[in-house]
This record gives sequence, structure tokens and C-alpha cells, in this order.
Amino acid sequence: SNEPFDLRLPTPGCYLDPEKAGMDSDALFKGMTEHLFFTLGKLATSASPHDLYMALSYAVKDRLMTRYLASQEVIRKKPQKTVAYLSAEFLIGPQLSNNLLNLGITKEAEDALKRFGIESLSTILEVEEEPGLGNGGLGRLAACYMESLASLQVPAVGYGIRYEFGIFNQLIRDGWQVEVTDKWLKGGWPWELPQPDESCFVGFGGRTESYRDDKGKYRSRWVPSEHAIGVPHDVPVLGYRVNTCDRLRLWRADATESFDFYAFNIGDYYGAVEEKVASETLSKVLYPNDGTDEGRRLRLKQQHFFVSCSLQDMLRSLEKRSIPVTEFANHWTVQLNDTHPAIAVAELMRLLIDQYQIGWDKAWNITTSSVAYTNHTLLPEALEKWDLSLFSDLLPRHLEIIYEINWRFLQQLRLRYPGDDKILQKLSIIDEEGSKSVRMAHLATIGAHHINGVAALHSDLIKRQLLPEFAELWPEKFTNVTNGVTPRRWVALANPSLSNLLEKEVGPDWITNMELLKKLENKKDDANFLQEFEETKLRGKRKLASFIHTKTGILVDPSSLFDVQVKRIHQYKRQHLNALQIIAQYLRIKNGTSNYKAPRTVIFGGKAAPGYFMAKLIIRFINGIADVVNSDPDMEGLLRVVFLPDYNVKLGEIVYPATDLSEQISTAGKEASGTGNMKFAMNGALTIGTLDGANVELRDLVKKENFFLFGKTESEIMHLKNNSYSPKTFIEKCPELQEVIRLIEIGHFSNGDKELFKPLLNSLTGNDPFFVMADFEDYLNKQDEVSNFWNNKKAWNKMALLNTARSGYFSSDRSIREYCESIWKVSPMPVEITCDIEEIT
Ligand code: T68
Repeated sequence: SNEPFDLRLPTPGCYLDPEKAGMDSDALFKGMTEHLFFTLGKLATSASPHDLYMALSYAVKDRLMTRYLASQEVIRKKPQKTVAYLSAEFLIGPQLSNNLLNLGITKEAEDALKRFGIESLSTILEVEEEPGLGNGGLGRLAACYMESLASLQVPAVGYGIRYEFGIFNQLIRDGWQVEVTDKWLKGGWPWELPQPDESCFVGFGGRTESYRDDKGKYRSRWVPSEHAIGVPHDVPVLGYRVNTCDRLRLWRADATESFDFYAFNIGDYYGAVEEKVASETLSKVLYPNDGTDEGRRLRLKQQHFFVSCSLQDMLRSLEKRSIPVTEFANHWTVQLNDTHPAIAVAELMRLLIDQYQIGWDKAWNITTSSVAYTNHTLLPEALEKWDLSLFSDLLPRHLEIIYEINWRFLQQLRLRYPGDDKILQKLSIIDEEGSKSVRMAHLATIGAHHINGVAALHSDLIKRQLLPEFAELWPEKFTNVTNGVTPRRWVALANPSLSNLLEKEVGPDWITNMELLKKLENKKDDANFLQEFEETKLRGKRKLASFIHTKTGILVDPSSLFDVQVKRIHQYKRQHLNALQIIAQYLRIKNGTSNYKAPRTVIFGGKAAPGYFMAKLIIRFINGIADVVNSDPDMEGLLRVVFLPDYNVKLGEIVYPATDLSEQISTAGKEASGTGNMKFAMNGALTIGTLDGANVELRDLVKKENFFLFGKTESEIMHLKNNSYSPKTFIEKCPELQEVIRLIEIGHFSNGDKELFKPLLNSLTGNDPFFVMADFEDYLNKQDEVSNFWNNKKAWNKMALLNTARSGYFSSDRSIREYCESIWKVSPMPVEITCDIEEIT
């Protein structure tokens, strides 16, 4: 141990040679050694798993750079249309495993790690912190879409916010959710490239003024009272086994000056730092509400901040290439992921008119030819509205522009519907009722060339219920693109044993052509194959069982039916319907009336918005049931209930492969699409579900005999609603439901506390806004059917296999192809790489 350190280092390889781009395990080992030493200041002999994770990640990021730079060059040299995906959320998940997979060097990385004494890659993957830059489905969809865009070799940029704190981490204490701040950057995050040279200025507040331009024409301009700087932090997004490496550009807000010297000079030290603190707060934290609109000033500031930076960035890219900005729509297609970036319609107009002095009509033409809008919700409480006073305070020039857009739009309406003031009020961007507000969905709809929903039923409901008059006015604008999820992360990475089996059976191409899985249908009666298929599931279940044991101390049996509901906690998603059903099963076992031959482990996971009392109470409710069930000897070997804390992307990768039964039980008409439903089906889970969101299409694809359908349809729900729905009538008809309610009432699941769950019971037996009572009995019966099927393992496995075989439609590659063809009008642009450094630089 007294020997001198060996400081000799390997010479760097030729990074630009695609054949020798350092992709073998030797080169990776050398790269890791260099990064340990030079980047991290560590010696291999004392490196922790986190150090090795960092070193491997840096080495892998190095290996993305040739493709990344080459991809940017292709766009620069051969100007063509690029997709700009604007989203307040990108829930990208862990990066290392995905980049290894897409580069095709997982094995090489394993070998390199062995030389550091690490026997399994997973010990290194486990230390990666995932960036929680999203709430749920919407943010995760954006991440799947970026991965598919790159895999399909489409030039694209994802634009968003680099939140310092992402979605909170969830702890469970005494059955309640406790939120802890998510310090995802604390150990350093190796995947980003800060680009301070490309920073942008963004204004807020102040006033507008009119002035005469050079030609003596009166114009309006904005004199903001504050500014922030957006500093881009770029994350490379590599496609699967292609050279295309797109960019996710996340903006971090900085103060314009470290100090306001004027305030400082007059001795106001605190005032001086205040502005700095205020502007840096802009990208401080992600709003943890999905589905409800809080209408907070800071949120509107965040939205304008990232949208303005992104549009300036796009315009600047044209200038750099000497392309006139009037050509904007031929070079950029701007997709709004919900209304969070809808201010883009006004901001693009402002930039074109005020900054580039383009006339209104031309600017409007550019804007409406480049912007498209995806709607993700019909829930009225989620539709963004901003108080007029707040809006004019923060974005006075944008409000002027919105008034002008609105005035012109209403003129058009007057011609079409003479004398019909009602329709003007209804469609106006400004909601005149109560305290006036700006309706962002109307701004987006008027400014976009296409509006799409995210599943067939949802898109239909947008036209019929949400925006019927707009749909009548512009039928050609309205379309559907059913969501999809990337098979790279959700099958290949998450479920290696299933992936191996698929590869053995249909060849490796299924990863980019999921329709090939149809070939598995030939195997549906092959007992040996079904056995192998079941084995892959068992492997996933063992892994989840061990995870559950470590995290919660609960022992679960991997041979029991794993019945899973993971998603945000929401009344409309009806985790409480599932919970009530568990109580009914518990009662049957207690009463000896159960024909329970199908031992079950019911697993929940998901976060509740911190201010959503009822959702938090549902978590407490599930944990109350879990306590009683798991500690009752009568339940031994029959029923287990688990609430998995802190559900996130990483945990999802463990959960989906381990699931037998997927719970998709939202009130019909409420879930826009759902994407978990797709991940479960690909991994061979059967679905119990309502006719809601993409469940409808899933059931059509896998065929109705392979899907456990229950519950009222959307139109039946509407009918109940319009005919003074009374949950009492449904409770009266169902003695089992009465028993369940009674047991909760007497405090059986709350240590005798009769008050704890009262708000929940009152809601269910009072007006039951999500029709839980109406669907309960049907749900319970369907669960019995599930149990019966479970006892015929061969039939179950066959159904499960057919789910995997027929789920190819839900690949996000299919979704992205549809966006490219019908909305964006962009085509793939393969990236070639040569050894010649001159060609690249
Ligand atoms: C989800 N929406 C839909 N919203 O609920 C889901 N909302 O059905 C769909 O599959 C998914 O979008 C993808 O299309 C959300 O996830 C949010 O997360 C959200 C965030 C902020 C404000 C409002």
C-alpha cells in the first residue's frame, strides 16, 4: 500500500470515428478512469457507487456528443422543418440505462464496471436520481415523444423549464402522505450541458407605450419593469440505434444583475438582493398540481418565461442561418403540450410585430401556420384561466395583443352568426363573467392550425362537449392522436426477461416495430411458450416483492395475483372504488362466504397534490385498510394490501413488468387517455377497466374477451347526471356495499375513529361526484370473474400474451408518425457521420 500511485492515463480515442468511437469496454473503462480522476477528483480505489455512476455517465455522455453535434449540424446545414415541443413538464426518468440501450453498449458498460469490482450494472443504475420535472401523464408523454422523435430521426427540440426542485418526494407517515422537497441536483447531474452563451432576456410587468417608428408610423411597445435571464441547459436525447440525437432545452432563470446597484448605492441592501431572489425563484419549483388550476402569479411567470426564451431561441436560429423570420413556419412547427405554453400565441405575435416590425396579418399568418395545440383534459377545474388584473399587471403588451386577436376573431363570428351575442360571449378569449379572465384554451384554439385530443373518445368529447362551437366553426382543425409510450423504456429496459423472449420469438426489430409482436399470436395455444411467458412475469413479480419488502416491510407472495393501480391520486381515477372493493373481499373472507381461490396482492402507488384534501384522505384510507388486512391472520395467504410510497418513473419500471391485473377504473369520460394502461398491456397485464380514455381503443385491439370491462359508459354517466343521480338508490340495491360502508363508519379501518373517513363517506353517499356507488356492484362482479380466470392459468396466460401481441399500436413511434404526417408535416432526416473531422466541425 506504500507503492506510488500510477498516474499514467490512456490517450483519448478518436471520438469522431463511428467505428472506433470508443464504444468497446476498454474505451469505456478508460473514459471512466479519466472522469473519476479529472472530473470528479477521485481515485478508482476509493470510488463510491455514486462516483462510478457519475464517471460512467460522463463517459456515456461523451459518447453521445458526436451524434448530438452531428444532429445539430444537419439542421444548420440543410435547413428543414424542426419540431419544437413546448411543455412545462418533461418527466424524463433515469438517463444512464436509456442511453446505454440506445447506444447499444449495455454489455460493454457491464464489462467496464467489472474492472472496478462492480458485478452488476443495476447497483450503479440504482443510485441515479431521476429528475422529477413533471407531475404525471402529461410530463411523461412529453418524454416518450422526445425519445420517439429521435428514434424516428426527426429533428426536434423539447423546450421546458429546468426546475431546481421537481415533484416532491412522498413519504408515508402514520398512513398520511408527507411531502419532502426533491433535491434532485444535490449530487450533481451529469446529463446536461449549460449554454450560458445562448441565454435570453425575458421581461415582466411595466407598461406599454406608443411611439412613432422611422417611417412615422405609430407603434406600440412594451416597457417591462423587471427582467429575468433564461440560461439554457441542454440534455441530449438519443434515438434508438440511430445517429439522431435531439435536444431537450431546459431554461434556468437567473437574475439580470447579481445586485441592483442603484438600490445598493442608496443603502438598501435587502432591496437589492430581493430582485435577484425573485427572478431566480422563477425556475425554483414545479407546481405539484395535476388537473387543478391554481391560478398563481408565479405560474404564469414561469409559463411566459420559458415560452419567451424558447421562441426567441427559434427566431435566433433563423437569423444565424440568414433565413428571414417570415419563413418561420417553414422551419419550425410549434406544439403546445396543453395550454401551459399557450401564451406562445401572443408572444410570437409580439416578437414578430414589435421586434421584427412585421405587419399584423403576416404575423398572424406565421403564427397560425406554425402553432398546434394538444388538449389533455376536459375537467373544468383544470382549464387554465388567468385573472385579467393579474394578466395586465404581468403581461400588459400581451393583453393588448390578445384583445386585438379576440376583436378580429369576434368580427369573424359576427359575420357568421349575425345577432347571436351568446355565441360571442361563449367563444371570446375573455371570460366576462364574475372577475374577468383570459381563457387560455380559447387563445390556443384560435391561434392553432390543429387541436388534438389524446385518445379517440377524448377527441370526440372535445368536439361534442368542450369546444363544440369551435369545432363547428373549424371542423378541419380538430383531430385525434391517440397517446403512445416508448417500448424502449417501458419494455426493453423495464422488462429484460420479456424482451429476451420477444427477441427469440420475433427477432430484435420489435423494439422499433411493435406491430411485429402480432406474430406472437401463433403461440397463443403453445403450452411451453405460455409457460416461458409466465416465467418472465414471475421474475418481475419476485423483484417487486423484494422491493415491497425493503420499502414497507410487508411480505407478499409472488405467486399471488398482483393487482395494481399506479397513477396520481384523484377522485376521478377512483382509487377509492378499488379500496371499497378490497373491503368487500375482506368481509367475504371474514364471513366465510368467500369462494376466494385467487390469493391477491393489491398494490397502489401515486402522489396526491399537496392541497387536495380528498386525495390525501384516500391515501390514508388505503393505508388504514392495509393495516387491518395485513395484520389479520384470517387474511394470510389470501389478501395483502400495499401502498408503495413515492411512485415515480424508476418505480414504474419495476411495477409494470410485475403486474397481472391493471386497474383502469376512472369514471367514463374523465380520463383523457391514460398511458399506464398501455405500459401494463405491453408487459402482459390484463386490464379491468371502464370505457374511458384509451381503454376504449385498447379493448378494441386486444378484443373484448381479453379485457375485463365494467361500469357505466360516458353517455350513461351523462344520463345519470342529468337525471338527478342519487347514490342512495345504488347503495340500497346492494347489501354488500351497505356492509362495507357500515364497517368504515364504525371506525374499523381507523382504530375506532369514526370521524376520520367521514368526509370521504359523506362525499360517496352524498352527491358522489364520480359515480363510485353507481359502478360498485358491476366492478365487484367483474373482480370475481377476474379471480375465476386466474385459477385457469393457461387461459390467463393466453389472454396476457394476446395483450402483449396486440399492444403495438400504443408505441409512441406510431403516435409521433401521426403527428409528423397529419399535423407537423415533417419528415425524418437521417444523420450521417463520417470519420473526417472537417465534415463535422
Ligand atoms: C394527463 N394529464 C391526462 N396533466 O390526465 C391523462 N395538468 O389522461 C393523459 O394520458 C396524459 O395527460 C397524457 O396525455 C396530466 O397529466 C397534468 O399533469 C397537469 C399538470 C399541470 C397542470 C394540469
